[in-house]
Amino acid sequence: MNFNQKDLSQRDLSQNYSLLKEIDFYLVTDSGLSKKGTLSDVKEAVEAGCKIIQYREKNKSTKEMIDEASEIKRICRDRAIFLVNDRIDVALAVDADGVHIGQDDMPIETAKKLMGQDKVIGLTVHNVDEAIEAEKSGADYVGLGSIFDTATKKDAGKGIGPVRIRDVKNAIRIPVVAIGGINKENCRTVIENGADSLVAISAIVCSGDVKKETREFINIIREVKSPSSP
Ligand code: TZP
Ligand code: MG
Repeated sequence: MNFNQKDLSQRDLSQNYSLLKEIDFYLVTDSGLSKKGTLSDVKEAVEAGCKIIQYREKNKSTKEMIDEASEIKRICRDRAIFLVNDRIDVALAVDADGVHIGQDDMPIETAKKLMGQDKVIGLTVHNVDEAIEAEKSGADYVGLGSIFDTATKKDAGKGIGPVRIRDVKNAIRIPVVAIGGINKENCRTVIENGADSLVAISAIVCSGDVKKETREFINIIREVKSPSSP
């Protein structure tokens, strides 16, 4: 099934896996770093062809988050999967496509029960053991990081290096999304080492031209995944 031709609102659980496999660039929002604001960033990224958006907001009230998440859902419509970071209540309130949670958040099984079996659940992992456990628990994909050092997440720890992606990739079948310190210069090596998709926060939202930067990331990733013959 071609992701671009699919009406995302019609998909079911069995399609999530293949949809996630086809995603190359993954946007995570950051209102603290954003130049033009979260809604503008989401709109530009989706217009540039980004197929998955994670609303990650640490500083707003629940009411503000629900208002903003409703708008993001409207922007994503049938064009991109829309996930909410951590806040299952917000995801449920706006009927988002799923959530992305961390190791210390709600267990996957509980999140699945609350969200419904047809929703996407992503889990942050830092190593092979956590990735195997995530897959066993029913995660739809893992977010692996931090790949490089990053200033965006204060407690991200030292970058594990892109070579570790291969170890995780070899250990599980669900998609691996790389995150942390990724920019246009180092994103090739991230995909070359097996990541199915990658997140760049500061490289996108601090850029001033989210649409152009997203497009460029997508082009680089696609080129590495399927190099055109000379
Ligand atoms: N989780 C691990 S690293 C990170 C998160 C949310 C921040 C990534 O931001 P950047 O700016 O792409 O390094
Ligand atoms: Mg979290």
